[in-house]
Amino acid sequence: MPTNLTPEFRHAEQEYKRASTPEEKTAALKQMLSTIPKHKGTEKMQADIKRRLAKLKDEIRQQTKKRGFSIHVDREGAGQVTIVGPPNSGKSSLIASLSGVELEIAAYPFTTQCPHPAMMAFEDVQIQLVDLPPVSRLHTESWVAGIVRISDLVVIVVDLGADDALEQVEETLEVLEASKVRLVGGEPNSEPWASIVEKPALMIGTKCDLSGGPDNAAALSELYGDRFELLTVSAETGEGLDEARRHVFQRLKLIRVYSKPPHHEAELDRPYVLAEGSSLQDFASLVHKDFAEKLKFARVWGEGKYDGQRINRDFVLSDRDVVELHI
Ligand SMILES: Nc1nc2c(ncn2[C@@H]2O[C@H](COP(=O)(O)OP(=O)(O)OP(=O)(O)O)[C@@H](O)[C@H]2O)c(=O)[nH]1
Ligand SMILES: [Mg+2]
Repeated sequence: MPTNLTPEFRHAEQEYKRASTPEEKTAALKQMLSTIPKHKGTEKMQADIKRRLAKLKDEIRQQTKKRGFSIHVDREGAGQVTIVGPPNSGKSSLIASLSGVELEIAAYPFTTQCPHPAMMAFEDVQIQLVDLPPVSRLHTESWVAGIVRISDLVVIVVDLGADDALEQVEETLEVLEASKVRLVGGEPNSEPWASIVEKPALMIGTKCDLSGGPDNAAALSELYGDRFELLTVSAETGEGLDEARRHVFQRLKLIRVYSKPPHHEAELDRPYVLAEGSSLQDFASLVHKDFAEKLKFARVWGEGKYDGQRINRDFVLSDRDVVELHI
């Protein structure tokens, strides 16, 4: 393995490992190819990247042929969360209550037929929720799993008013798994060559205002409480919605970092959103590439630090830190 690989290349390689669709993988590989140092020592790697690109091109062509068309939701905000569940379970109602966006809601199944994005605010962060048609053994749109697969987080919606709520959850998980998407409550396995993609998920039991609600919530907790984080809400009464917003944000594993120009107040109305575990260097790159390159040092304010503590590029930031960059 050549040792003189650039940070840009390493970054692209990380993106590649994270990518789950052929399209995302292609974009990352192209980035790897354009940032790899071009010399004899990397020739084998270059050839390997080109070979993978050719294979992916084939894969994309095959998929498009099979689907006939592709459906895609443009990403917006700090994270993309897909909402899945059986027909009529209350998915659209839940998204409408969390986001304030009007969606098609009806007392009959298979109401939602296209993906509908809706922005949900959690404190000062905007998170994109995606309403989807139902997941069911009877019929599931072929493109649903594809959208779930590239989202950052999945919410499994369970109708607490339904007699067969538990069977419905099992069905949702099985149908998605048959499409090579496995929902997990813990840390997903991000092995890039795995045939099944694991996605982080949490479970929301909705319609808790209905008479069977408490019993079903208890049964659900007994059966799935060890496997998934479980919340109980009602789109009708608003119960549990604030908690749900907070848990969705927390499960996305994001942090907010605020920039403070030297001799000025911190810009507290405009967080930069980064993945948990991000360093000062990651933050500086997000603010401006000049900062990333020329950064001399920085100061941080936040929980567990001395006010204005001096930090280095590899310092790991936390949610709500305020950072002053010096170049
Ligand atoms: N009592 C009560 N009824 C609800 C609640 N949420 C949704 N409903 C009702 O449940 C029915 C289905 O709601 P939708 O939001 O359309 O469900 P969906 O899961 O999006 O349905 P599909 O798009 O067909 O899969 C509607 O009659 C809603 O009014 C709730 O929290 N409490
Ligand atoms: Mg719907």
